[in-house]
Amino acid sequence: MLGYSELYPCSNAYRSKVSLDGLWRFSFDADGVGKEKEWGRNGLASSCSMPVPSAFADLFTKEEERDYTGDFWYETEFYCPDDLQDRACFLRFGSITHRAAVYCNGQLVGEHEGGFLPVVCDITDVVKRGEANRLVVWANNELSEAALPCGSVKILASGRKLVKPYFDFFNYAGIQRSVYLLQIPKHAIVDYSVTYEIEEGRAKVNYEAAHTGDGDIWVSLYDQDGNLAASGEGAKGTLCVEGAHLWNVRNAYLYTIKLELKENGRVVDEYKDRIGIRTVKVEGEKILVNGKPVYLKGYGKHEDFEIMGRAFQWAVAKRDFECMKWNGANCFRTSHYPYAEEWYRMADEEGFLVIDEVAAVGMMRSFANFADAGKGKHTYFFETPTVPELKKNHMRQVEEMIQRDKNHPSVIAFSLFNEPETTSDGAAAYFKDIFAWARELDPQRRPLTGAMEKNSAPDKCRCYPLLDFICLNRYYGWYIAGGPEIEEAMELFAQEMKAWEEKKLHVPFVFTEFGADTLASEHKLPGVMWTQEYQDKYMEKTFEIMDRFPFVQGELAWNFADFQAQEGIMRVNGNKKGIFTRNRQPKNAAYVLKNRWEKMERNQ
Ligand code: CKX
Repeated sequence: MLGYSELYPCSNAYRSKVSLDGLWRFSFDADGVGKEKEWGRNGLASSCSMPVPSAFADLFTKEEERDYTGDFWYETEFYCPDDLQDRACFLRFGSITHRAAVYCNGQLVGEHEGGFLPVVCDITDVVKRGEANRLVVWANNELSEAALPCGSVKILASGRKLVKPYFDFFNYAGIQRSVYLLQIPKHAIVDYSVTYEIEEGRAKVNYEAAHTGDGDIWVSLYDQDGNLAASGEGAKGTLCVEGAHLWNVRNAYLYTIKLELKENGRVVDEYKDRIGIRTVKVEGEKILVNGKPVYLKGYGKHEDFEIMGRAFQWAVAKRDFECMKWNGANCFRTSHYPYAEEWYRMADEEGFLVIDEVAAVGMMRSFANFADAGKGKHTYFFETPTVPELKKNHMRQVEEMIQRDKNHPSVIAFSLFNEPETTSDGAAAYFKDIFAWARELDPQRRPLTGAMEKNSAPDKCRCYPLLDFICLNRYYGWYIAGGPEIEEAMELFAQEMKAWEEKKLHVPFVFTEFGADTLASEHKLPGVMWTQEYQDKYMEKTFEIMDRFPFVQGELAWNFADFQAQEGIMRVNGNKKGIFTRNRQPKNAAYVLKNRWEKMERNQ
């Protein structure tokens, strides 16, 4: 277990959570003087206001601010009431992109590497109760080959730093998720996990809880109507649920698990969560949820929206789920990083399946790797001296992701990479260790996978044997032989699929990406690349090939919506492969998918 609790914040009779979201103070620190001048202790020298949560990039009007690369600082004050003196006190940031140091009342209380997972700082000994407290955050959004996601930094002639992502999404940064002040009993529940066994209408819910102090754990499980379904005692045990309601694909049923910590018969802490009883397994060429095959239909997504960048917004998330339900989807991949926890909570409620991806993207040395990757060009990566440090970061983020997301019924698999180089000895050794590590961590032993680009071909890829189901990102008819050559592209696509078939792997394949950039404004009959008509045709032709191969058990189109990317000759103010526009209106292709997904025999 990690050194701190990743439990989602809650308030109840024993715990208090207070939001610190709002308008904070903010300063860029291009010369890196903040650390030297101890802004963490002394406060920011000068500042402007900055909303939290938000990325900073799209709030500004100057290029240097939008594209700012380097150190930046936040500051705010918070008040900690003195009526909970006996509680431990924590600050919890949903994420800070990409690395951070947190200072409370001048003292360093936490440091974190990785921009998409929680940062939790124990401030019990430094917080002042009944008074104002100063909170300062140092953050940095530089990219390197030693940290996830991968990239580099170029120093322009002006001396300004410019980030060079090896990936295809804008490097939004800042405090992009909510911040809470948490007050928790000194002896508290810090973690729990559940696993399930289902037999004929009966379910065994095996639980394990961790706590501080010497108390005893009591567990109760309530059904959706609030009736007690089962209860147990002890930090580890099994709850037997007669007539269990299963959590099913697009038909969710959630139980409430209540954990209580008792000392001398008195409750000292309580934590409640919503869980879904279901099993997930790969058997032969099928992905089974509750023993029944499911065909994955949906999208690779991004946390991306106008103005706020990657900040979580309930309203956008709600609209996304409504759009996905409208066209018959049942699944999405959190490409290319773990999303805000609220996404998974909503997926739990909606019965959506989630492939949860760690931010291991850009592991291929190329400025515009999507172009090289799409064509299958060989690139190298795993031979450099930064790899051991990268691997440590990768492993720690896999651990934090699994720890955070392990109890969501919606999470059916963990994806441990997107489109790395997979053909060298270095790649094979690197990923062998990453997969072995992840297999130790998940109490539910969910399938592990990774999304592979064209260069990870059947005759060259060294990493596919590690995957429980094989995820392919393929762009035949876009990066390969697009436009008038689409028939040839399809022939090449079919050839590659035959080569996979001949390997007789007997595992499911899921397409985790396929798509064509499409400007919502462009129409042409007959279609040409970038028009809506071409996107429709591309989708239909791609499906014709996928449907020939029964081991294909899922299709997640790239992308759910248009999204912001680094500017360049390949992108028109962002990546336009969205099936929906950036403001979540359907392109024609949304109806092509709707038509197909609603009719599918394997519809669930
Ligand atoms: N896959 C051939 C990773 C995504 C990109 C997508 C694209 C690439 C394609 C690689 O992050 O956006 O180029 O549209």
